[in-house]
Amino acid sequence: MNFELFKSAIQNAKNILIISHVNPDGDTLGSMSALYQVILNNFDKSKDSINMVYNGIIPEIYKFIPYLDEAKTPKQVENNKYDLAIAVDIAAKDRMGDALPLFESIETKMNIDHHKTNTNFGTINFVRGDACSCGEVMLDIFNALDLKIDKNTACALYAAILTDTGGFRYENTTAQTLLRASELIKLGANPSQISRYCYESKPRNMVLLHANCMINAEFFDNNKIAGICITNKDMEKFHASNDYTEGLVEELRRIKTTEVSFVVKEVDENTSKVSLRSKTADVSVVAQVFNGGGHTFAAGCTIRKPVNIAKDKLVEEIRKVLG
Ligand SMILES: [Mn+2]
Repeated sequence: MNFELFKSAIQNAKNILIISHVNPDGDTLGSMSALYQVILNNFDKSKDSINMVYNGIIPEIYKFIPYLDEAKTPKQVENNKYDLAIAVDIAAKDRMGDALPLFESIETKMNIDHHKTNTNFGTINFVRGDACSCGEVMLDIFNALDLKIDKNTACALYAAILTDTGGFRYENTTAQTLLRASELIKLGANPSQISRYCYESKPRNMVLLHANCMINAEFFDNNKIAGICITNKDMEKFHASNDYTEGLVEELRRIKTTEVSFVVKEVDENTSKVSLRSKTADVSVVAQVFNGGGHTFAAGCTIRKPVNIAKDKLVEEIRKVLG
């Protein structure tokens, strides 16, 4: 990887836009915040020349990540001029949501990511499928260039790594992951505090929505496949915002018999959003059937069908990867 390209692109840029993905998670938000801070702390740039952009709602639990209160919506920045765009944790361009037209119009496009299905859509690409998170790719770039990482930057990167490894429990957790976590703690990240924010700060109705979903979960093929369908009616019943469904698909995977878990969520009467998790099978293959993508054990897609039909089609495809 040519890290000097990172440096020169930032040095040469007048105005920089950092873009996180739709339905933001801890990795995309933590990485975005860290990058914002590193640019401000290491380059001759002011806040007027850098914007962060998010799509949808920043989940309550991630609001502790430094500087996210300065992030803007695509609408707030659409008339600004930028010469460098940096996409963080974005597996495919459509994950930029409403920020995509702006991204396309910006001359230099940097793509920093860790999804193995990433197509290197940038003009400069830092994509490492072996990294546990975008936060890890980011930290390695900062270290390679000897950039200063302060306490708030370390906190943001730690949140990115912690959440994308499911609290250091998933297959993407390696010796390298823990070394980097250790390094970030030395730089000032507070592990117990960050864990409490990420895992013990859920809104009450989010937990109640999860309970309701669990009661209505469906099981297929000797319980190897476990799934939940969520309608807008369910969401209304619990006054749930979109981020309230986060974590459900992992909860279903926790069942001993589960090989593949899924959540199908109603977007509108003809559109369903799908999350997939697996213990052994490659669910990125399933997501790709529906033009989605992701990782071996965690993937997602959108199916242009009502929830129940989408679910049937999905179960059919999951059966194929389970063999
Ligand atoms: Mn990620």
